[in-house]
Amino acid sequence: MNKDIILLRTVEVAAIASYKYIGKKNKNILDGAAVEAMEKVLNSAEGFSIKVVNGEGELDNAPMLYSGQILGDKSTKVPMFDVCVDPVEGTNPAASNFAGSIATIAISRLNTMLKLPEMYMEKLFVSNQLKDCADLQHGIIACVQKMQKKAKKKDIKAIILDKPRHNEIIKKLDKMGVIVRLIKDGDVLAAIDVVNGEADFVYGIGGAPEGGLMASLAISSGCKMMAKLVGYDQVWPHEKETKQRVEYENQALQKINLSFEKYLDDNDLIKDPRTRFFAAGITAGGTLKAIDYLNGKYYVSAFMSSHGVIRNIKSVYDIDQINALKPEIKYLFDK
Ligand code: VTB
Ligand code: MG
Ligand code: MG
Repeated sequence: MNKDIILLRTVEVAAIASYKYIGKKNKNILDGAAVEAMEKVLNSAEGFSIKVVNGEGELDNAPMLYSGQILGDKSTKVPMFDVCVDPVEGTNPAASNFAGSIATIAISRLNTMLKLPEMYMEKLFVSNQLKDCADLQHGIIACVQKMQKKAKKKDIKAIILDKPRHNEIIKKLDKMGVIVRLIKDGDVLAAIDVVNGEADFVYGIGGAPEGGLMASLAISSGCKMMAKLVGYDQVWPHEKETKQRVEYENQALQKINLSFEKYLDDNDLIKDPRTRFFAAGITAGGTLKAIDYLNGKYYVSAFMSSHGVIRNIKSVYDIDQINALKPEIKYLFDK
């Protein structure tokens, strides 16, 4: 089976598996359903295997899709690839049925993905047209000014996570004439919107592991991403777990020989120009639609990008027909 089809099916089936838990206020059950579905599809791969580099957690606290897990064809002769995976990126919006959640996976050649610790990351994702301006070295404001100059207009469009830590920057962008769209969650989905031409850039402090997914999207779609790791104390200075988190972060960064000061770009996160990115809408919003079910059919809005080819895909899964004609994948939809 073609690798792209398996990976596309992986995100689509994860969205389908999460469908009945959308809005039911239990993010762990919803997440678990998507994780299990992804694991089943990935394990059905023939002719290749994958190693999870950035996954759902470490071996001891995640049953499946943990960093280091190997899935797919277990024969020794097949090629192995790296993946970054987030079965539900945006578990809060999915569990509450707000816009902003997707199932997503990115693949690249073996040993080309940087393993990112569970921590915060300042991320900037810039459209293909303005990518030459993507530079965080002089701060986001200087960068936005550059983008405005290049675009020859003030009213460029930004998508920013609506978190208190971004209040100052949102005010400044408003004053500069930038049109700001606020999202509660889901900066990977926001980056897909940039690729699809709905905005010029996404900026904010979000999760580092998701940075790997955004790097794959940037490379494969001809956009640009810049990032810098951010200590827990910068976001949550007064929490009781702050000290312990910072200790963990320092150790994790030492292991991968990185510092908080280092600016990273997409190629530092994934050293493979042929990396491929896949996503499917769960509650979605923006250019991906939410998963829907009607009369025995699931309607899925999916997306993939690879070496400069961007696809927005509408898939319909007719469960009775699949069960009759493809008994080998019937089990994916049982339950
Ligand atoms: C969330 C989520 C993002 O980062 O904001 C998270 O919505 C981290 O922020 O999509 P909080 O800890 O403040 O929720 C992302 O998961 C990914 O960057
Ligand atoms: Mg997740
Ligand atoms: Mg996530």
